[in-house]
Amino acid sequence: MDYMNSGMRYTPKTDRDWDPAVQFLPASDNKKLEKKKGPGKIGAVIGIVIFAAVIALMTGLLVWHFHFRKNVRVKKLYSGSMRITNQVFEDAYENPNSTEFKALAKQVATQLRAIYTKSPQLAKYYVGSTVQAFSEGSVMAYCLSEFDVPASQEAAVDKVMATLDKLVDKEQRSIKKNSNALVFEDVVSSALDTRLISTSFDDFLRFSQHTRSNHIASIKSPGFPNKPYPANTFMQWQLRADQGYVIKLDFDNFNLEENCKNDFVKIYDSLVAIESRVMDEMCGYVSPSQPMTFLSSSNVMLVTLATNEKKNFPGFQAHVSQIQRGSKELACGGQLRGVSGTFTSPNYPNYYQPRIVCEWNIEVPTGKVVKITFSKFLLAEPGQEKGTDCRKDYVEIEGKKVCGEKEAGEVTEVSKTNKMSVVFLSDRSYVDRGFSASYEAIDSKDPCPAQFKCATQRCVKSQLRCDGWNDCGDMSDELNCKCKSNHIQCKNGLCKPDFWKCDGVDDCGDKTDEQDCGGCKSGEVMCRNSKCVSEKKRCDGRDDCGDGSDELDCSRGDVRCTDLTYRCKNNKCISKVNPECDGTLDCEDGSDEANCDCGRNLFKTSRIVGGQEAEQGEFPWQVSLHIKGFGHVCGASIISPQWLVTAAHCVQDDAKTRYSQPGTWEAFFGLHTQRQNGKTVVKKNLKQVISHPNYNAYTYDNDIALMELDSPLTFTDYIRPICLPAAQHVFAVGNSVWITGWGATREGGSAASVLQKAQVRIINRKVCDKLMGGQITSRMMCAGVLTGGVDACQGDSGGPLSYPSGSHMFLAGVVSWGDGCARRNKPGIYTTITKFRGWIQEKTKV
Ligand code: 4AZ
Repeated sequence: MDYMNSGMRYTPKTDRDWDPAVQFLPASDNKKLEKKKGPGKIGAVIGIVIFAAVIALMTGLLVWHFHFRKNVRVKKLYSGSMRITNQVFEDAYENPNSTEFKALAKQVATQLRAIYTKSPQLAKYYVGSTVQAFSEGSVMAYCLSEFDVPASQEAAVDKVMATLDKLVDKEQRSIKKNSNALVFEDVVSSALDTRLISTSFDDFLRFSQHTRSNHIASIKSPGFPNKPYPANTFMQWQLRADQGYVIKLDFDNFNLEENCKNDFVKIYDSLVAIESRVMDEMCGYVSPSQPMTFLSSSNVMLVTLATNEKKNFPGFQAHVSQIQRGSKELACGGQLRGVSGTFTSPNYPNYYQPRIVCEWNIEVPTGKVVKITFSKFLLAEPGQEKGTDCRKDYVEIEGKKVCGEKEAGEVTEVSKTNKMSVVFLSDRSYVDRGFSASYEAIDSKDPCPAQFKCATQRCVKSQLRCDGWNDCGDMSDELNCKCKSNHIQCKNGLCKPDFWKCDGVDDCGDKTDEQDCGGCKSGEVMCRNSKCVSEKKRCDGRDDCGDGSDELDCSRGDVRCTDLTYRCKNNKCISKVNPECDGTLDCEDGSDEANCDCGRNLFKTSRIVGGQEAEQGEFPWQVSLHIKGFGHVCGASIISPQWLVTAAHCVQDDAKTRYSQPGTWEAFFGLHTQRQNGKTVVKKNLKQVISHPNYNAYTYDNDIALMELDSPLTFTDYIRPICLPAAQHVFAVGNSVWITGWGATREGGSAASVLQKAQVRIINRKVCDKLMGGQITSRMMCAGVLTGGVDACQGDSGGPLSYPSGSHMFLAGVVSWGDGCARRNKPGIYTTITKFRGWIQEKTKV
């Protein structure tokens, strides 16, 4: 095993002490257990006796449960630390086998016993304490204390242990005169995370490590990167730095199971797992491109990994180094002058340290005031999820505390004078990525020149006032409006664009925009073709709508086939909407759940997702189509080992290039960053390009093409197909979909190097057709964010519009065209895949 590189001390240990011993008793005479023939009278008597015995046993269990269970005892472990102020640290204290360690540990344990046994609430249950480690300052001791507590007393013991410092103070006052006694200060204690004392662990592995200057060591989960970490294992790494230094832990790979209940890593600002010193708990996948560096507050840190028997993943690797206190890297706060500037929390965009206070004093020219805006604000931690009650980490601006996670620009403050003070405080537990702020000198009388001033102090363009969009973030630009002629006046005072009227979405929030729409009377339901039929006619077995939509999603088994029903392989039809790959067998031949090994990624994004870069392997069906010798031109999607779907406009010849010829192209699979052909990447040539025969180069109608590869793909974690929807699949308006590609990151801009992702919503067809001047055919669908700012763009064409449905992603559309990119009220236009399901099947047999 190479958990630590050379030049570092480490002590691997396997500790199976806590393993429960499990033994199976052999049956003394197996023959006695064999079934005898013919019951007869004796059999009946035995039967009655057994019945009576079972009843007696159950009664006994019930009595035990309700009467005696309160006497069931639980083993409770508390971890804690204390500073021994009248001792000086010696190097030997780092080694638990040294006589010096043993002698001091014994003295600590003896004094702890004296403290616990004097407490009436704890004495009866106390089992013992062990010292796990010492570190500098004067001497810090890290202990584990065990109690055997009746279940009914658990909460009471927890309460006393949470205020252990008070008990210690009391005891210390009484023994002060004894000069040999150790003096304890800064005592903390809390119940050990119960997941760390699970009896199902097969292995406990412990490592300790002392890092030195000019040396970077690595720690990693067992087997990384070649095989998954082992099941049911608890591991801990006790990390130390020299005195006067802090530890820097830098994860360069992190891929654990997504459910933190099963496998997780916890990082502590301590040498034992004290809950009030947790810096973070992590699971899932974190892209290597995400900043993941942690800094300790002193020269110790603990990393733990706990796994269970369910799914095991590749694990993690991190580098460990030390940084001198007071160095530039750790500096924070200071004087800021001038008309504008920026500053960030220390270690930004990585995690700030626990237990720091920084203060910035900003001063702008006299006569002006200071305006500060946070473009990133991540100060989340358990206990202040909503960000309203800032009892833990916070930023304080002119006496006003802000905490939690905020959107870019959401936190904006303006000072009253030309000075502003900003304080950042991080408490002892949980850290986050911090903030990035900018300040500018503004005129106090006109803080938003030629702009609208939001109640949040943010400035937005004047045209955005009363336009139906929440541009300020707090709706202040949409309040007290007199609506313009092309807007609906909502009853609640809001204005919404006219084209949102009667689109089936409650845009006003009070349904004003969905009233008087000539909809159905009460007691009627609206068909997909907008006809109204009586509610009673729903699911009556007759097509009352004329398009069969009143007979959809009825619980009856197979129904008459229509254009809207799902056709099973045996040609029977079912009325359920979107039955494919939803985990329920709906067709009697099981065909709705066949071919469902698609639209899944192995790596899910974790809690920490920043920016717009996709994670590696997050969209394994995404293809990059290159023109040989030129580079990326279009996207495509894998639908089977040999077939891709792309846009017809990508494969139209022009004067210079024969895009329609397979030999022009090469397709890249498993690609994340352009021009970086790592291990995951596969390149293939094409055998065939089939453009849709009805593609119209002027209207972009039927903008779809198929590509056949010259040899089949082998699917990997990074190369997999997306699910093709049935022709009847419904992609509901308003639902979120993913767009992905290496296209331009702004209109007229240059192509992205790393695969980008963005979430957009499916937009009502009628609304979209109005917005796009009547250019939307039934073979097109619209998706976007009508406020602008999120869209596909040049170079994304041919790529997937991925629709998450249950645990699978379906190919809803192909990136086709748009009026520029990311413009307000100009959604992206996509080729509707369902319209081409028959054609795809005919050409590819997929
Ligand atoms: C393009 O030129 C393109 N905003 C693709 C999508 C969109 C615009 C342009 C949608 O490939």
